[in-house]
Amino acid sequence: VSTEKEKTLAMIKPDGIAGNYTDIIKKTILDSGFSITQEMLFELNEETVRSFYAEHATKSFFPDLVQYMSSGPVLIMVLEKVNAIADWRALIGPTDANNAKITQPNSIRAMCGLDLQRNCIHGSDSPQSADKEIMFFFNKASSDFFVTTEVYGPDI
Ligand code: DGI
Repeated sequence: VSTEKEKTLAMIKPDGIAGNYTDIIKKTILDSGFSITQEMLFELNEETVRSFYAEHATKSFFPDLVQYMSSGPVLIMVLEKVNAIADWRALIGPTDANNAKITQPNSIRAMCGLDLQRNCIHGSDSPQSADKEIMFFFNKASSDFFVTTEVYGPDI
């Protein structure tokens, strides 16, 4: 566990926004010690989703994933705290929300996810992914955040 502050990318997916889970998810984020250093409400087009999830381009579920992720607005956030990347993955829980409800009932995916695809929330799965995904949406390296658009949290 690193003692350096890290940034990671979180995204409330279309089913999370449509299900009105934004406020409870943000409260969970802040109560868990993360700061939200950037946020932006976005409607992803299919091309953007294909690019974001390029690693899954050959999978059979890819067309469904692209359709679903472009079906409504998403809220994209940069989260910051010590060990943010691993801690955020732990907090969101396993990919399949049905599995999350059994194995990690306190996780965000257990709380608001519907199934394997509609799992309500995203989190970068490694430091490399976090850097890449933050750059993808915010066009700057996570280490370059001096000016923030919106600032929440106890330690800023
Ligand atoms: O990092 P995760 O989001 O936990 O999981 P991932 O990177 O393996 O997959 C990205 C997203 O693609 C995941 O959040 C939901 C969707 N997905 C993954 N595996 C399947 C899937 N969707 C369907 N329909 N079927 C799958 O097997």
